Amino acid sequence: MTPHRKQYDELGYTIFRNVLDADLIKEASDHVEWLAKKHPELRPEELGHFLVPDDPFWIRLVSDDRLLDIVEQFIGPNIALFASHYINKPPFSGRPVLWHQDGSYWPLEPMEVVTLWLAVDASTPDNGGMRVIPATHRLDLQEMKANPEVDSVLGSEIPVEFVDESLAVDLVLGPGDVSVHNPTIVHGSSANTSPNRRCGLTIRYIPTSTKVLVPDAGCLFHLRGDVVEGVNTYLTRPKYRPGDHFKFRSSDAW
Ligand SMILES: O=C(O)CCC(=O)C(=O)O
Repeated sequence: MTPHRKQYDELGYTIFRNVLDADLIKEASDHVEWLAKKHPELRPEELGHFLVPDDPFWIRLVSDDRLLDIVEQFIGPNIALFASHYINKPPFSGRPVLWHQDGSYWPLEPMEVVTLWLAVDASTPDNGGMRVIPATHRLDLQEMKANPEVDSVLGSEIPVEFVDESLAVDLVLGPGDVSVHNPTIVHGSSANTSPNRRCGLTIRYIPTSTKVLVPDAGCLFHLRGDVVEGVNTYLTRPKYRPGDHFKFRSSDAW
């Protein structure tokens, strides 16, 4: 067992450093700005999975072999994308993500899924970096409760009795680093009140044996290994169209 896998099993999360190179991270950063201009109706934290099916760069990014080699350590060789979302917190006004467990929101059977959180910007306690409560992945999934008092990304949170903030760990990441977390760990992030943008890309990967019970809940693409017949129907990868899609280094090959 690798040290990363050991920490993930014991604490529910782990961190890989310098996974993607600076050129690709610069493209991801430009992609976020391009998306934000294309979708002025969306808040920057809301660049979500519904945008993925018609976005060749997004598929190129989440299917990068350096990411899939990490994913394989957690869910095995047969990999699909379930969902992906840029949580792009603008300077001074980025919304918090209240304490929650991801699995409580997801129609997956079984709940075999792993999240890679790719840092596009440096992510620190000052700019609303992600925080986890180690070892809470051993809890059962709880029902999340609406919290209309706080202007937040999710609008809901885990009941307070499951949160001991004194145990929380800040995931401090540089651009190109990746944190990995379990669908049951209690985690969240504060508002961004700093002058620096905090953008991260959440990528949810499932083994092809996990069924997505509500297909519209995500953006299903088969990425590596074998498909399990009769479990999910996968989307076809979009073909790059100059002018319509974000241009990137290898866009003509997509
Ligand atoms: O990006 C954030 O601040 C929170 C991300 C998160 O909750 C997640 O990836 O499940």
